[in-house]
Amino acid sequence: MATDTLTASIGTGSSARVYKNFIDGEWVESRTGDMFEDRNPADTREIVGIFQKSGKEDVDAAVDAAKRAFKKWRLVPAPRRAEIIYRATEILMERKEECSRDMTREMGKVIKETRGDVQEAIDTGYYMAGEGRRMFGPTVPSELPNKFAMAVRQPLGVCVMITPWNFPMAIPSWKLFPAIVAGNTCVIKPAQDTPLSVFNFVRALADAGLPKGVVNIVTGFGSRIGGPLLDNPEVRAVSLTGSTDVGRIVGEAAAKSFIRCSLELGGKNPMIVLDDANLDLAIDGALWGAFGTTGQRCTATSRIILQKGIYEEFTQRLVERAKALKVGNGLDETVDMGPAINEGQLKTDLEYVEIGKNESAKMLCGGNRLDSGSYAHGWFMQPTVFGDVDRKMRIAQEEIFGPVVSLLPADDLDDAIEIANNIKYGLSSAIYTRDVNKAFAAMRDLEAGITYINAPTIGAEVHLPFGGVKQTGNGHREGGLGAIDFYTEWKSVYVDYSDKLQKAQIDRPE
Ligand code: UN1
Repeated sequence: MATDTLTASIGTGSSARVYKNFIDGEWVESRTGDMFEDRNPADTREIVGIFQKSGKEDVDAAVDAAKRAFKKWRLVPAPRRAEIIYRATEILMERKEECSRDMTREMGKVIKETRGDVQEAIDTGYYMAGEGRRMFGPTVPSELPNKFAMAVRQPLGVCVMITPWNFPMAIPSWKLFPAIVAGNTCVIKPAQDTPLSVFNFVRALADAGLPKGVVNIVTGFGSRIGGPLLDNPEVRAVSLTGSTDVGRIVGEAAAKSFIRCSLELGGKNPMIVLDDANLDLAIDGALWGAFGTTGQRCTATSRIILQKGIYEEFTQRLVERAKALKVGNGLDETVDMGPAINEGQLKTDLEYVEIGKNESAKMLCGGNRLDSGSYAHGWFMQPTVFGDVDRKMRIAQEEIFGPVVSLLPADDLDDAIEIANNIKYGLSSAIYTRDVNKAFAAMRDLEAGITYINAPTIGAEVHLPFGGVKQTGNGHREGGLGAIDFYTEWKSVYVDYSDKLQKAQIDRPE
């Protein structure tokens, strides 16, 4: 196997590693000859790596390799496929610290969170390795004698994964592990802000003995390779985690060619806090849900709906705590919140601060970029809280994907649920209450794919379905069995051992 990286000189005395594409089991440079830089959002002077800016030819080579590999991979018994996944997971476990540090350098989130991200990939690996010995299908009695009826799961073929920067290893693992345990082969296009984590992930699979062509990486920009990935007639499925706008483009392209398509898109996740809640717990949860990952989770707590009796106290205590959060470079273990992923995201966050002010929401803290001293070379901003937000305001309706949270007053549980549901998204939701009746009503009535009771909107575990309703997606689920459902096609099999023609629905034996 050719080496996976080169070293390039990037100016006076310094050098950066050049990472290659992974196609047909080889680390190869892009045929375009173009490259792009992956920079540290906490200090943009640091180049984390240089990656291939791929084009159509690279995509076609990767899809071709995946297609060829599929012929053999589909026939490898699933428990054997699972052994490779298990080995790759053990390798990730050994490399957890190194992968986490790389991830913080390229993505910015704090080290304890990147350790969690790598752990989420590890959890998914162990779970999906187990699936190699399950992938159950129904065996049912036939309506005719001497006839056997069952349904088996079959792989789809070449699957394309388009993955985001906010969970640079966990989300690729949600897609790649179930796809390959089920016998599919894959081409993954990582977000251009975080290709190194996908590189680290796939390197673990390659080191675990994954046959060539089963997983291929093509790095680059969606504008250049998105089209070729979706238009290639050999592709059988596409799985995207990203924005609702990109989801619409991918969904339309997939519909045209009738390929299976999983979309996991935006969120504007509500946390309801009722008057009877444990306020200490709710405030801890709100801080973690709103400002963890710098608010850059699809599941981030971005609307906190407070019953009027606790509104004042909760608001005052939350603001005090938000102001005390330590913002900085995520490699510093004492830092609570890292930078925005890039300049564009920071600009969006700051624009929403202006939008909120113009809508007459009450700025309670934050709202500014941090750019002096140790912040000078990064995309930092203050944790920001808006109070007295009306449910119709843009800051209460639109996904910001930054550390900006809106507080909305509500009269009672019914009003709170109405506010929570008054939104085009439906990924995650939460309620803090000590009243079991109210908790169960919320579990039933919140329009979301996930509901937490007495916990914030973030923190899904990998063995339950992950995904949302309304414009958050198109009905598929990742995690657990939902992922196996997405990456397999049912085939019903009838075995007639009667030695005569038996006509279903016509012959009706006593
Ligand atoms: C995402 O925000 O896109 O539930 C994924 C969570 C994480 C995954 C988030 N386990 O917050």
